[in-house]
Amino acid sequence: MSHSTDIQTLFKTLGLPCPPDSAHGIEVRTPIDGSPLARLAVSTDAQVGEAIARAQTRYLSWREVPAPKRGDLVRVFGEAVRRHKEPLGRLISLETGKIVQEGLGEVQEVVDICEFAVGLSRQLYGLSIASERAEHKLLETWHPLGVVGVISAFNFPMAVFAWNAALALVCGNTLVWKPSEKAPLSAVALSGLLLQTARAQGIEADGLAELLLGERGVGEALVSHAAVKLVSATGSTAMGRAVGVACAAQFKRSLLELGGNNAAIVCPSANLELVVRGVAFSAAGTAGQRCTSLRRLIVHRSVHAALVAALVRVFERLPVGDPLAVGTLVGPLIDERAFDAMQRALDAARQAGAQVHFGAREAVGGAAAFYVRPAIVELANQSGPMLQETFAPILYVVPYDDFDEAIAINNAVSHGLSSAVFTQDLREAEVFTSARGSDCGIANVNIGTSGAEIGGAFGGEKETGGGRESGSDAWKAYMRRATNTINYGNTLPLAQGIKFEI
Ligand code: UN1
Repeated sequence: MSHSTDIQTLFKTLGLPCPPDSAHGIEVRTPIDGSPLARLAVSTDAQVGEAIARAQTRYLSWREVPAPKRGDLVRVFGEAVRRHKEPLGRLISLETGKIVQEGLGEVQEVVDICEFAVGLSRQLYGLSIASERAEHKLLETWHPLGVVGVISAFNFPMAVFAWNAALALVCGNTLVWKPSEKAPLSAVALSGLLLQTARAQGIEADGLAELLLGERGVGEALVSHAAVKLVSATGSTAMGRAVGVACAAQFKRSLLELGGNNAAIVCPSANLELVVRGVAFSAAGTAGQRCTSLRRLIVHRSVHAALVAALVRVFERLPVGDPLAVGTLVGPLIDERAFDAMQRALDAARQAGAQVHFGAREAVGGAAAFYVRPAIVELANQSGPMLQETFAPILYVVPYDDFDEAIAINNAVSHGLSSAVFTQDLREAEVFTSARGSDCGIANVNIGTSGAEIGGAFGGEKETGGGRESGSDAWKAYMRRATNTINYGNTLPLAQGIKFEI
């Protein structure tokens, strides 16, 4: 069966119409072998305006629905996603080249955030605060924002939307989603399932979660529209900078979750077997195409040689190949540009005198597919391409002598998403997670940098953008806060003791 036929079967299994082919649309190809999957119509300027207008109109009634009832929609949606876990996971694999296990894992992340949001729909709590005045109280109340724009990247074509949508919807917002032009089919399927769920519950689906397809121009139209009150954008730092600046100029909120140049420190006491497993998943998993992928390994000189040798042995044998085949651990890169960027980084490292293990193209999938063996690059110190995020499986390894120096190396890059320390030493673990430790949004102990659970707030500092999505109190980004002072007496005392007698 061709991959495009597979797509048609998948949409049928999901009970959704297969998106019609459009002669001049975006061509979607599978990175598995480069063959075409579909050609999808691009949203016109007029369609962008209409979609946002529908979302704005829908918001006016959606905000009146009690939050736990809004949670009901998210609950039933999550159940539908769970029921369709297999076809949805396969769709992700076909479109992004993720191995089956990781495609399924991403769908599970959608289910998990839906469950989280359902519980949250009975919370959305504010504080009650002591007033300085007699017979007064201070309260904090939380209200929806309005239309939330979501811009998502190719590498998590379902989970990132779900983090935003599950929270935004229970908070009383409506959505307009512009997915990556490299993974629009996953978006068509997931948003289709959401709207199908709404209709089956008798909920008006129009405007609840609108989908816009296209390239940069469509995203720009979304960001600049006055009715969009928050733009949540996941992707490159360059994209985030453009979105952040455009939002700031309009005093519009933005929630940015951008790149990462994530590191792990390996201390002398670390359990090296555990390190090798953690590093292999974080650095080679998803072919290095997670924003949380491990890109830098900072290893104590006393264990450096042994660890590099062990990693080389593992990387040499990593099964690279068809992501749909059982046993494959490393699928293809998304496209030729990603492959070229990887090769450029490896060339630069070689020129800087690095020892490069692997990283070449593997003869799988034909001329239009880009499979590589994940690379290990030994450097004497952190320099050159190691300071940049290359969205590909390259693991730079540098030695360190002193723990404070290792933390300084961890923090000396422009991104601040994820980080980890491998140690059995309590002091090192505590210092790493303290104020003078890692400067990242995620700081782990004895696990890799990727694969965060949805229960925590997800995001990072510096050029990662500062936004937090997913768990903890990330929901607050999707609401506005009002402070209410309530006088239940018959006098009017002024705060700060001010006298104003008339
Ligand atoms: C991303 O790559 O944009 O922590 C998100 C992780 C996943 C999410 C990654 N839960 O690796």
